[in-house]
Amino acid sequence: DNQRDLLLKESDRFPPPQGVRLSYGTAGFREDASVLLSTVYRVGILAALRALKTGKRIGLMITASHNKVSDNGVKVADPSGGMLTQDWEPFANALANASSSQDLVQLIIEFAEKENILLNGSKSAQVLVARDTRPSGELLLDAAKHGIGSIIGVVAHDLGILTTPQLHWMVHVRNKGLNGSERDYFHELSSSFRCLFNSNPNNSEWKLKDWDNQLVVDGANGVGGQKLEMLKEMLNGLAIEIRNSGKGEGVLNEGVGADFVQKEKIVPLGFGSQDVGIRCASFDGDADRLVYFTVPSESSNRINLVDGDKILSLFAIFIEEQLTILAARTKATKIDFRPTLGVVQTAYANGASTQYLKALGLEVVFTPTGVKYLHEKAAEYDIGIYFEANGHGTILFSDYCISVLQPLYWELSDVSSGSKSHKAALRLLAVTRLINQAVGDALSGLLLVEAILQHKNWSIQTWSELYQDLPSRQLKVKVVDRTMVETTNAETEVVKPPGLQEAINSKIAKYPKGRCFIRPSGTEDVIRVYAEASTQEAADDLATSVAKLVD
Ligand code: NG1
Ligand code: ZN
Repeated sequence: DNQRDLLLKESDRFPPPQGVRLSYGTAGFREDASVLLSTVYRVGILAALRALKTGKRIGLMITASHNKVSDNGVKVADPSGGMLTQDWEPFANALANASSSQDLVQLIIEFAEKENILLNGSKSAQVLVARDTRPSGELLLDAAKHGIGSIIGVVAHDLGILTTPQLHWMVHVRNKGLNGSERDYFHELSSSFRCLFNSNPNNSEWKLKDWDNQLVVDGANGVGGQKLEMLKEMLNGLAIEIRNSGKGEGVLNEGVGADFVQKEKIVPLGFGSQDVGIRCASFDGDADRLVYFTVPSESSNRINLVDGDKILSLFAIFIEEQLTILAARTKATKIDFRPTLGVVQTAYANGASTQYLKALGLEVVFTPTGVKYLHEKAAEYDIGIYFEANGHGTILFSDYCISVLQPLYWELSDVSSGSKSHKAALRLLAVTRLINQAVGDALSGLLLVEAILQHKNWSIQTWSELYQDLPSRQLKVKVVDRTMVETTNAETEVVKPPGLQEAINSKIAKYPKGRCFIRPSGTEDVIRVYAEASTQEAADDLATSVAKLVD
């Protein structure tokens, strides 16, 4: 029939690479861009099927985030704006690895049957596609469009160059029936930021211009710098200087960006002695990660890192503070508002951060690495805050939470307009609009951090001193087959190969406050090693000695 013929004809144009085994990892497929054409074409098909299955808009993003510029990748966003449902990952793997067009088409037809997806063009659906600034992106995006167009009834809507979180946000809001253009995105962020800024306890007027606190942002030579320039225009007066914006000579993610800054803990290119003591922030290549840092001294290239764990702590303190103010006052209203609040971390979270959060009385839970796991866990709370140490994270508010906050705010307007509790409700509502609830977002995260620092009248130093990070070290070991290592218990224990965990344990036992784990990366052909100990030297030694066990 027509559908089968179209699929056969189109897939012949995108033959799979020889000898490459692809797997849908922590962030979709990622490889050297030169082998990805057929994969991206096939993920286009998958996204189209998902759109038919759900009857909603699906997102398809071409990016390899913090990877080197010659890599690229593709991932799918589900109707909520979150990651593709995990049940479809095996199908994604099967599709990507099918060796002939016949096999591919057979797989698609069988899968569609199993999922009750009609392939007769009787329904229509849309896939939103976008890419980051990688030079390979244009051709790959074209392949994705061919994939989407290979399923009758589904059309691709090309949104051009966007950050990953912008695309997820657009999928999220458009599926709610709201306007989701780039202008709408910038408007939502800037208006909610203004609202937060104006509701601070120190001054009631819009005084952005007076807040001459200087901020310098490293755009990783990627899409984030460009988009921040656009956002800045709508925040007339906010003092942000953008470096590594991608317009100059610098190479994407090379010696710059959030991944480099967080893992190497040294000053990114374009920064140096002129920045001592100033508040600096760094995005990754597709602007879904954010870390802050300072340059402590002119004589060294080391930085003081303020990572995702500290951003999480700042957000948690702020939310908790607003909830406490509200709890004291909701008695005056008819509305009983007691949302559950939970914090989600991974094994990479610095041990000192976990201790700090627990000491605040917060509920802290752990999941394996990968936003899909953290996001899912955070969604179990009325307010769930999740962050990876590398700076990827966000705050989720349940529908219940938002549906109560809104009337509560109006009731407080009547009984105590301008009061502390009225303002607290206003702030929480502003946070629900500012923070990107589809996925971690460096732009919206940056604005929330800035608003909270201003609210508390804190310098980056005060924020950084909330607690002292335990010294840590991350290493990666290149391996032929990373699947040789399998883990359990939120990736903190090795179950395969046998005996390896015991060997790691005996290394850990040699170091006071030692903690160490290894896991296969989901985005690179490496085994990652993380170690923590009471001194930097001990953390380095522990990481090195454990790395030798897998080398
Ligand atoms: P892998 O390569 O699976 O460790 C990395 C990050 C994840 C996540 C993904 C997606 C570390 C240690 N790992 O995954 O947290 O952000 O990339 O980008 O930072
Ligand atoms: Zn990223």
